[in-house]
Amino acid sequence: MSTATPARVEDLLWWKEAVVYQVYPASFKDSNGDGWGDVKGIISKLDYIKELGANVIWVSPIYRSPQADMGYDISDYEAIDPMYGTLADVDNLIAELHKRDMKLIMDLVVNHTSNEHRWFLESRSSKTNPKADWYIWKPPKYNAQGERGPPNNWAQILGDQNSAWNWCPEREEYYLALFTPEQPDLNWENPDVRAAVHGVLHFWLKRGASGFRMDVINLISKDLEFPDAAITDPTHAYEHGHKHFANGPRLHEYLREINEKVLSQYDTITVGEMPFIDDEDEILRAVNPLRKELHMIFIFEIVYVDNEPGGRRLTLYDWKPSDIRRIMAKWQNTMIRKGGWNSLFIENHDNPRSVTRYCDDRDEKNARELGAKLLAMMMTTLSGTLYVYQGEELGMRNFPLEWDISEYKDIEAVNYWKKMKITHHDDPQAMRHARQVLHRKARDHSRTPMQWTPETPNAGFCAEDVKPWMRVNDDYPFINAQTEMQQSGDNPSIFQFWARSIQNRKKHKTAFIYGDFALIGDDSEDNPVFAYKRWNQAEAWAVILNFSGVEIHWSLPSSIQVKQWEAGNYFAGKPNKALYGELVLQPWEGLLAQIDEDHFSHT
Ligand code: TEU
Repeated sequence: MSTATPARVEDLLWWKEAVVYQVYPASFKDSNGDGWGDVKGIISKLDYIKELGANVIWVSPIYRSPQADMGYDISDYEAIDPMYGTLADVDNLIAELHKRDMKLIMDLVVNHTSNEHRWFLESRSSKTNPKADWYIWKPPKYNAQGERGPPNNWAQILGDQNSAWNWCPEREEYYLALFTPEQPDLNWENPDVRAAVHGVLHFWLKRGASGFRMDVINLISKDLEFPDAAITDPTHAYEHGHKHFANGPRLHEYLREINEKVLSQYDTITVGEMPFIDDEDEILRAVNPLRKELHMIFIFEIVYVDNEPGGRRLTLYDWKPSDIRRIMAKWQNTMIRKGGWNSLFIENHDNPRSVTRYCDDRDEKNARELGAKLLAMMMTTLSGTLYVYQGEELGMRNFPLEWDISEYKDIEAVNYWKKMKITHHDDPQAMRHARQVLHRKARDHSRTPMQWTPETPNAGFCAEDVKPWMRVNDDYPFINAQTEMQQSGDNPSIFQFWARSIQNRKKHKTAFIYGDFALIGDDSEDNPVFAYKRWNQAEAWAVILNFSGVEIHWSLPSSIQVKQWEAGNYFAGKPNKALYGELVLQPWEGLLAQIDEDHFSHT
């Protein structure tokens, strides 16, 4: 019999069962004809999101911002950028969400502000103003020739040919800005800064937001020695310094303070973004409910799978499908056995499209559709809070390699290309490789406008006579929400498959959301099949996912007796497959079965 611990009543929590749909507002839906999405556009699509089965939306930043980094540079936390609308529009959004029994997660970006935030304008004005130490200011370092240089060798994260330190003539000091010079880091050591941030949280919670996605929240406490980072690449002038600012010494103290001073007074959902960290204990510290920090975090291991080991994000690496199994199984087991909670995400505005990255996005042999459905099966049958990124439910994919370089709008891609042109302009092979890197990895791929209809030329994202801020992917005539939703006949569309899978997840939540997890079958590196059991006391399921474009002969272990095949990406209804013994898995095939509870045990 099952050894799974049943979910206790006190463990059943709405934020664990939530299906969170991430809206990237610039690219979601334009309502006012300026080629940028806006809050009214979001409101007009709430029924669509609800039909998918999501009940929470996380909206990437819509606050007032000069948009140096698409709103992740905020100049006023309590105002909405005019390009997105007004505070009244957001009140309306919240009301419309609540009418539909849905909730709003705001994006809280408080590791840094915009350099146009009034806090920074004041801070930079002198060494003695009341906000002089609201940011991280340091005197220069001089070399043997007496030339002025930054206090250490840390690189900018979004433009690593440059220093993370920026000279300020008014103060004759440098300020730290880890991402771009327009995003100065706040000094969390200062209690006034922390109190101001707490005020921002109260402001939004009082207005009716239900929680926060906390942007790079693990970077808020830095090593106050500000040591040089180890030199990993002598050809670079600056180095990634994350060892000295990711999960720094006071992070957990600050998180608990947020909880005590703010979150404990509301019923919230919180998810912290935590790049650059893979230490299990450190991650568990942030999500252990007894410690009262965060409900869950975004762990980056799955989206780092195609980085050169220990390497930078804009690199390519020949990973294996079994890496998906290894990483997903690791975090399922860790959180279930050690009392944490997973967030399930494989796509967001900082990553390429998941079907391109993890499967095969070509139309030949229906690979894209199969891959998108395979990923939907994985995401809806694992334990954790589920996050779906806009367009993921349509199987949207990266834009073509042939697009002109000018179609890349993101500051990270722009800086990368600039650097490559400087350092490798006379090396065509390196430049071709750089184009490949952007084609596979740039953040731009998930930022193209949402494809709503087959209408030319803008896929219903904005009016026909308007130029969208970013080019629409050419495949919209057949990849779009309208076509996906109207599909009838035997074969469900990707959207319909997602919706159905989400329904099944909710219906069997004690197994899929709260149940136990164990891998099935061969765990060798060369096996591309990710197969697992999910179970509770009353029911058990097997999920078998072929993460490869080839046919695989795969055997069900004798301990597993299939009661019924329930779903699969090759089948409209219940799959017709053998109940035991050898299975022939088609390319990218995924299968879901109810299995006999007498025949499984925790192995
Ligand atoms: O991202 C932080 C982050 O570390 C990555 O996801 C980032 O895209 C990557 O390191 C770039 O190489 C968050 C936001 O999600 C991102 O959009 C912002 O640019 C960034 O913080 C700064 O606020």
